[in-house]
Amino acid sequence: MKIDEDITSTNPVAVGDFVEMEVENEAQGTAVITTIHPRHNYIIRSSPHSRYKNHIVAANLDQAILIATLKEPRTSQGFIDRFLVTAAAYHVPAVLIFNKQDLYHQKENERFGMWKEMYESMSYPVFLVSALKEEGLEAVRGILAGKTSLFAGHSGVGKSTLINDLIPELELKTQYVSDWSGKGMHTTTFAEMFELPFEGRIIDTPGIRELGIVDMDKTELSHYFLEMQQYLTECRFNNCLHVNEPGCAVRRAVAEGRINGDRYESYLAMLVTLEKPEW
Ligand SMILES: Nc1nc2c(ncn2[C@@H]2O[C@H](COP(=O)(O)OP(=O)(O)O)[C@@H](O)[C@H]2O)c(=O)[nH]1
Ligand SMILES: [Mg+2]
Ligand SMILES: [Zn+2]
Repeated sequence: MKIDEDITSTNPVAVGDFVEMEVENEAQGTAVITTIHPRHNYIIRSSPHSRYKNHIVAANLDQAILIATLKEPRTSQGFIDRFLVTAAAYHVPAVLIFNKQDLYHQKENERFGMWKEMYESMSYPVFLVSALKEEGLEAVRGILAGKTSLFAGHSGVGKSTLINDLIPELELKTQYVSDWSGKGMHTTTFAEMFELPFEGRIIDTPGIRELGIVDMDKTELSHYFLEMQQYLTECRFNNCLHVNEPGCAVRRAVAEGRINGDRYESYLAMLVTLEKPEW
């Protein structure tokens, strides 16, 4: 992915930036930011005000955590895979937390088991919690400790509830959600950073379900499907898109069950969105 250093941004400073400040007025407690230190990574989305400008959502992340659910609402695999690909393209390690365990029955538990096995085999950490019943939180504290983590996920999956469990004195407003379409439920769109009582920080991005936008070449996409990486050099053509080219090692691995078929479907679905009209 091209991370353009001269990106036209609507916000010069973002959550997570390390800055130098000079006190401007001691009595009023105001200061001026004089320097922004170079960012080791950042995620962007297009500005709501201008489609030619980008908005830096957050910077200097140690990891991006997707809060997903198998019920109320159910997160699709396509959505999870887009998140993982985008995180990889932004050079941010990704973690999956499945919430609302207390609502799961056999069907959901089986699906969780399948996803856990599959995503862990790609080296993504996977957790199961109930934010409501405060179950499974010790492991979550363990992965958050000492790090700056971005929380993402659809509205209603329990991000605020989970953050309140981790930082009890915070008392974030949680939402009563009766409509899982997600429309009209966002209270704010500004990312906020919270200090954890056990060292570490959470960046909550209300209204941002995905990890922003990614501008990548079609041939780059398979590099961000971590389980495909090992096959890429075995394809007959080095610009193989793994669709219908002869001698494709990725398609062979799918056919032989070494790459999950649903992951390959996610790959094809994303590839189409990168397709640019040729004129
Ligand atoms: N059953 C159940 N409900 C939950 C759980 N976590 C959150 N909720 C509920 O889901 C709704 C949305 O939660 P909220 O934290 O506001 O989600 P956010 O939009 O991601 O911040 C609220 O009604 C919560 O009480 C959970 O673990 N189990
Ligand atoms: Mg919330
Ligand atoms: Zn191929």
